[in-house]
Amino acid sequence: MSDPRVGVIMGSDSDWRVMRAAAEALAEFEVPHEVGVYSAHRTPQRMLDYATSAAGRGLQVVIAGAGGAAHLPGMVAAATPLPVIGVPVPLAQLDGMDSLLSIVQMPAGVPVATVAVGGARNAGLLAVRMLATGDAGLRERMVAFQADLAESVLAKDAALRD
Ligand code: RP5
Repeated sequence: MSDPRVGVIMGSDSDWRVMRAAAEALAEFEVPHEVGVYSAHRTPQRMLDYATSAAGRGLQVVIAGAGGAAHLPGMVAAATPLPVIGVPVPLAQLDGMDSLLSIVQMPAGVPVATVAVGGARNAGLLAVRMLATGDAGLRERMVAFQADLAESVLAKDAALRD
């Protein structure tokens, strides 16, 4: 496997049920990536070490998912110059609204590109699009993916009319 270009991290292994969709999207596009658990609250120094070393290790995008008091994406964004995509992970209480608001409401100067609650697949696809801005091969694959998506809608439309 080549060196990872994307880091997929989460606050707890319990987030993997949601976050695996990000890793799966990256795998579909054969984007080398790494996965790990880095808790902003339980392992703060380890999280900071990851964030401060990410760019130097060759990562280009970080996808960070967390639930509840979901500080991981914002804290990682504070400690790296890389683009950070935040995934609000829904927990049993509050339907993920707490996760969403914790991630999306960042102070000016420290952006986190927040996807929908549970939107890990879109986080993976957004990371692919970011990488594709400087990677013609990846851009071609994204264009083909979008054409397939449109085709699948047309097929469903046709099936409804049968
Ligand atoms: C957050 O606390 C994690 O991102 C997770 O969504 C939530 C609960 O973690 P566990 O108690 O399941 O480890 O930091």
